[in-house]
Amino acid sequence: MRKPAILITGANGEMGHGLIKGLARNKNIDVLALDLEPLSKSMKAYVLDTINGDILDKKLLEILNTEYEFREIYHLAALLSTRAEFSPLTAHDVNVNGTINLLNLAIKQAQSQGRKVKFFFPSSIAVYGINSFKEKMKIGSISETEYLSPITMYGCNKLYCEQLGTYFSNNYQQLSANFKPGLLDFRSIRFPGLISAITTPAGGTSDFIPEMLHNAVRGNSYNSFVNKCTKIPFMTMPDGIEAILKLMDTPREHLTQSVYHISAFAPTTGEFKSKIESYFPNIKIGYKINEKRQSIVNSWPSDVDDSKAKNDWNWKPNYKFQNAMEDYLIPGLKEFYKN
Ligand code: AKB
Repeated sequence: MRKPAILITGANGEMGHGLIKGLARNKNIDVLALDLEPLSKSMKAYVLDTINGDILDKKLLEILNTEYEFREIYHLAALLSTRAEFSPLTAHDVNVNGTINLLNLAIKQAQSQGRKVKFFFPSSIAVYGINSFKEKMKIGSISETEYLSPITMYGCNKLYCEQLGTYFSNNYQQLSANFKPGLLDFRSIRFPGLISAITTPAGGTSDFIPEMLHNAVRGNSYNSFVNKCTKIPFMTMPDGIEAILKLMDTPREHLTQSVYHISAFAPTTGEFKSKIESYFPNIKIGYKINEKRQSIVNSWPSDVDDSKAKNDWNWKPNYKFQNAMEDYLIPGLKEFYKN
């Protein structure tokens, strides 16, 4: 008998930890955690089992296919945008080939179970590519269908994988077998920059705000790698996790699309700096611009119009700029670094 479970890849990352706890709270089904690194000790109580392994290891995925019956797959493992620019081919391998391996596993599972398998894929505002800072500031919030010309490997990978997931979900008919469109239920959110009070950021281009905050709370000075006018949407990690759970729990017939973008607040870097300085007046925050990273962030929208998510699955962030700082980030980070 295969064990019923929910599979999470990239389980040991920033989003993985929050999602494991959220699923444990909301769902009556065991979680299997897959990651290259061993799962943190504090998380082990929340999962059925944890596997150290690679999403590129097809033999491992075949073993998982024979041992578990996955009702839902949350495929979080990825190389983020800055890291991907250093090693684009590795990024392509992990982000694209890894995703197709997981989609293939989901298809096999749906086929053998004869029922829908839900698949969650975190995408990103990196799928957008706006030509210039001037244009970005002129157009303001954009819809999901505009400016889909990413300028990074990560953005290309995410956009392509959204399309693969949608293809397997809506159009794929395996002519020789009993696979019908709809057996794979693919859903995706294009996330803005995420800020967590319990994990340190690594490898992203939106990390200038999380890094500024983490350094300020630890009493360190910080130089932002993008300038004070830089503006992209952000969200707290708890709202990101809530959004995933909410989208995945919405009946399919309420969804008018498979891929949604969402936002919570979008101050400029200068506005973030002033706010952080109001809590830590003695901390020195400056700017040391990295042109490459600046150009990446300039190509991302200043905000997104998330009315589709609001209408279709009642998306609404709990944290806007003021209460995100006051009630979650500042107290959460102080607690995190208190020893
Ligand atoms: C990154 O900076 O790569 C991510 C993202 C915006 O997807 N945080």
